[in-house]
Amino acid sequence: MPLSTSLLKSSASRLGFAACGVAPAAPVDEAVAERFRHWIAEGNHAEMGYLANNVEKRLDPTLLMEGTQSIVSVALNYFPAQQLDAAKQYEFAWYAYGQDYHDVMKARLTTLAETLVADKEGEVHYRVFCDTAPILERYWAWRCGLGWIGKNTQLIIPHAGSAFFLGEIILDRPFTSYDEPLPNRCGICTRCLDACPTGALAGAHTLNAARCLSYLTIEYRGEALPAEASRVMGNCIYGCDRCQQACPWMRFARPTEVAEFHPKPEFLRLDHAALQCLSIEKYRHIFRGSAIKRAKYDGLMRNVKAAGNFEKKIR
Ligand code: B12
Repeated sequence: MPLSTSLLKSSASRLGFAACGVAPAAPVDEAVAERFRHWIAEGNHAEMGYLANNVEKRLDPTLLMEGTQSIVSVALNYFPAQQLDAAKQYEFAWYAYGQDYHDVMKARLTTLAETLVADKEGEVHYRVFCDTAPILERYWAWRCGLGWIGKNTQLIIPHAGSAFFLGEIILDRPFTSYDEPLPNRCGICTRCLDACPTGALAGAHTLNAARCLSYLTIEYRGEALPAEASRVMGNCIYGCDRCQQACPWMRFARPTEVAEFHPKPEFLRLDHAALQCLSIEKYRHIFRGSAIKRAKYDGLMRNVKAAGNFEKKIR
């Protein structure tokens, strides 16, 4: 018996997902697979070596679980209600304002999956992912009809923008009906490409991670940031949203209603001076349960030192 697509959609909406769709599981389109292989071969993944591993699985989700028949993709809004004050505070990427999205998404995805498989004849096997498996999440969000892939490489949801986390459920059952991909609506706009301060968006849909401030401030483990990045990063010390801030579709973004993504007051109070002399104990306290811990204490302090107006602020 196929699983109910209408139950999927209504349950996803009740759980606070802003969008949800489903597609039959299959290898990704050959043109997309070719893009991915080329992206890796050109070294665009910088030091994120894991992206070059498990390429077969990444390009064919049926290899992630035996008998996989369908893929559900969901989006969870993280757009913050309140922005940090650029005059007094360093910038953190919006996605990191609240609790670590991996935990929040996984809990909701599991509830959604359990709702779908409850009372079904025979055992239904499933797995849930959010940044936790070799899978092209943006591709599947597009394939499941959530939105299109913008020139900034972000999955953009019509009339909602791109400040959404993506998550998936793969299941060994079919659904009663499937969604169709949406057309690309970037048109001739190139604002994201023009806004990237480091030229990391080498062209439409192509990101050179080695130049991307998000990569450099989160994933890069070097002792110092490249001088060129440090010259243009301004106040940006953790992640970067420039390419989505510039996107005209972001005018539709609405503050998240996901309580776990609302920032803690101590995070909102962090000003230049507080971050410049942040002790490791305070760091652990303020960023407990936050995705910001990915950069580690040393990485965050390295970024603070590299940021544009460091000298001016230590007075
Ligand atoms: C590695 C990674 C990064 C790297 C590299 C980013 C990149 N663009 O590849 C770095 C550290 C730089 C990064 C940064 C960010 N990331 Co990130 N990242 C990932 C991760 C783990 C893998 C992405 C990947 O496989 N990259 C390789 C490239 C080649 O693949 P891709 O971007 O998916 O591109 C494919 C599709 O676009 C595809 N494609 C499909 N259909 C079509 C159609 C057309 C016409 C074209 C041209 C292409 C195309 O072609 C490409 C591949 O072959 C994913 C989670 C996941 N497993 O997918 C999160 C993920 C993509 N990141 C996410 C987020 C939120 C961010 C940041 C916004 C965080 C921040 N503010 O700092 C930035 C955005 C920067 C940017 N413009 O990408 C979200 C994106 C949500 C969304 N709405 O799109 C994801 C999905 C995590 C999640 N679960 O929510 N990230």
